[in-house]
Amino acid sequence: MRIIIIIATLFITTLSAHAEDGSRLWMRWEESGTAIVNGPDGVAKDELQRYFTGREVTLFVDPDFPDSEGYSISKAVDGAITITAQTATGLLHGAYAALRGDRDVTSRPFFPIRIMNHWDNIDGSVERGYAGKSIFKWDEIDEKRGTMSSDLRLRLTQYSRAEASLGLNGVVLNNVNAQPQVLTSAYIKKMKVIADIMRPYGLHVYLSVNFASPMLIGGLTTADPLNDDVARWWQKKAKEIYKAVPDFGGFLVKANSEGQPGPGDYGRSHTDGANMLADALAPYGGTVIWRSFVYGANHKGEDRVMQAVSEFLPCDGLFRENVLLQSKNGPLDFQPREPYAPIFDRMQNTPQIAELQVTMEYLGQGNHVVFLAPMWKEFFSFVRPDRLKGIAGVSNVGDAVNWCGHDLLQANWYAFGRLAWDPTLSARDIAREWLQLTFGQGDNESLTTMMLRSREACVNYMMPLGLHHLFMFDHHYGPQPDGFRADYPLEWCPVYYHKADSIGVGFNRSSSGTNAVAQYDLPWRTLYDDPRTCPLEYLLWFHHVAWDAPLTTGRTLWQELCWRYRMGVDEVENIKIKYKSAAPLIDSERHEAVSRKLDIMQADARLWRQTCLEYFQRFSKMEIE
Ligand code: BDP
Repeated sequence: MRIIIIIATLFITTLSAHAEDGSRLWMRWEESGTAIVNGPDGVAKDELQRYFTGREVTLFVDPDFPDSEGYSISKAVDGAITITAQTATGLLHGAYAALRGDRDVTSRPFFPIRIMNHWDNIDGSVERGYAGKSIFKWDEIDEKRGTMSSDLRLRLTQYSRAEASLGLNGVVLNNVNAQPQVLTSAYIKKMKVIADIMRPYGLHVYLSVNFASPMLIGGLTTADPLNDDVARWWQKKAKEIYKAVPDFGGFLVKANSEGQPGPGDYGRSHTDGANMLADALAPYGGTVIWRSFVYGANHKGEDRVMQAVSEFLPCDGLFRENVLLQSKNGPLDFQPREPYAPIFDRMQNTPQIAELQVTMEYLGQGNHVVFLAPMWKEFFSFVRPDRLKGIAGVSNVGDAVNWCGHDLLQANWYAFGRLAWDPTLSARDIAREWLQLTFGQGDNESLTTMMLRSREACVNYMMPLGLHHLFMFDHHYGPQPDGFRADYPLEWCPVYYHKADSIGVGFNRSSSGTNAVAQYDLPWRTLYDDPRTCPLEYLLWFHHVAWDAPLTTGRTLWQELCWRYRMGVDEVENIKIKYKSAAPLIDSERHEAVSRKLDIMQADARLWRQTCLEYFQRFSKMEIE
C-alpha cells in the first residue's frame, strides 16, 4: 500500500512538474467553477465562471460609465463583487483585474492606443524574434472557408487573452519591413479570421504596409502618393479591408528607412505619403501610424541621432488628424541605455506614440535576464506620458511553448502591458505582481531586487557611461567594438559611435561637436552640453572625454570604465546567487530552464567586459584594474 502511494505521489509530482512549462504565463488561475456570475454573456462571464474563486459576481453595463475600456470593481459586505463598465471590453478588463485580486477600484487606461507590434513575416520567421517562429501561421489559415486548425485557434485565443488581461487594445500582425502580399485579397481574408478571434478580447488588428504595394501587387507603374491612380488604389484597398474587418485599426508604415520604399522615392514628403493613406482610411475611422525611424539617404554626414528631428520637424502640424508619429524611446536604436529621443520635445503639433522594444535585440536576445520596466520608467521620467497618444511594444512572442523563449522574459511582456494601462505603476510593483502571479510564492524580495537591478547590470557589462552600439554587425548579440566595414554605412559601424583614440573616448554631441544637444528642451540641453553636469550615464553619448579625466566619482574615466564593467559582471554573479537561492520557491522545470540561461548570460557578460576593455586599452594604454 505504501509503495502504491509513493508511486502515485511520484506520478502526480511528475505530472504537475511537467505542466510547469511556462505556457500559462501570468494567468495561472485554477479552474474553480464555483462562482455565480450574473450579467451579459461574453468572455468576461466565461472567464469568471471558470476561474473566480469568490461566490458571486455581477457584471453591470452602465452606458454612462466615463470610459469605454475602463471599469470599476466594488465589493459588498458579503464578499460579492460588482464589475461596472460601459462596454463588454471594459467588463473583460475588469474581470481580469478581479482575477488578479483588485477590489474597490475604478480604473481606465492611460493611453488611448496600447498596441503590440509584431515584427513577424508572413513566411513565419520573426525579425529580431528569439522565441521560435511566428504565432500567426498564415499558411494554416484557409481563407476560403474562414477556418484554421484547432491548435492554431487555441494558440491565438490564448494570445488574445494574454493581451486582454493586460488591457492592450491593438495588435500589428506583421513586420514593419512589410511584405506587400499582406494586402492581397487572400491575406485580407486570412486577416479577417484572426480579427474575428481577437475582437471579443477588445483587440483591433492593424497591418504594416509596404508603401510600394500599388506597384508590387497592384500592377501600377508608380506608388507616388500624389498620383490619382495610386490614391484610388489605396482607397479601394481600404474599402476591401473594412468590408472584411469593420473595426480594423489601421496601417503602420516604415517608409524611406533602411531600404523600404516611401514617398521620398518620388520627391514627396512624409506628409504627402502619410496623408494620402490617412485619407483612404478616414471614412472608416482608421489610423495611419507613421514611423520616424529614418536615417541615411538625405542626411549624409549628419549625426545619426539628429536625423529624425531634421527630417520630421518640417512636417510638424501638417499631418492629417488620423496620423500618429511613432518614435523609438531613444534617438538611435533600442540600446541598453540611450537618452530619450528629442523628437518627443520637438514635434509639438503632431500626436505621438512611443515605440518600446520588448524583444531583446540589443539586450542579450533570448539569453540574458534584463527586466525592462526600469528602463521604460526612466524614459517616462523624461517624456511625460500625458504628452503621448499611445505606446507600442515590439513583441517578444513566438511559438515557443513558454511564448517568450525564456520564462523570466515573460515579465517584459507583462510590464509593457501594465505600463501601457498605467504608466504611473512602479517597476517594483510590476515585478512583484508578476512574480506573484507567475510563480505564486508570495512576495519574494530577493527575486524582485534581482529583476530590478538586471537592467543596470546589462548596461554596465555591455556599454556603460553612455557608450553605445558596440554590437556585432547584423545580429547585434555579442561585442564588436572594433567593428568597421568600408562597404557598410558608417552608421552601422561601432567605431563611428565610440570614436576611441589616444586622447579619449566618446561622441562629441555637445555644442562644440555635432550639437545634438540643441534638439533637447531645457534643462537637458544645458545639462547635457557640459561634461561637468552631464549625468555619467550619458557622458560618452554626448562627450569625447580624456582617458585620464577625473570624474565626480573620484575616479578617472579609464578607472570608471573598468569599474563599471566589473560591476556589471559582479551583478550577474549576484543574479545567479539570488536565483539559485530562490530554488525552493520555483518549480524545478522553470528553475532549471532559467538557470541554464543565466550560465550563458554570465559567460557573455565576462566576454563583453574582456573584449571591450582589451580593445579600449589599445588606445588608453592604461592598466585594466
Ligand atoms: C532595428 C532592427 C531592424 C528593424 C529596425 C526598425 O535591427 O531589424 O527593422 O530597427 O525598427 O533595430 O525598423
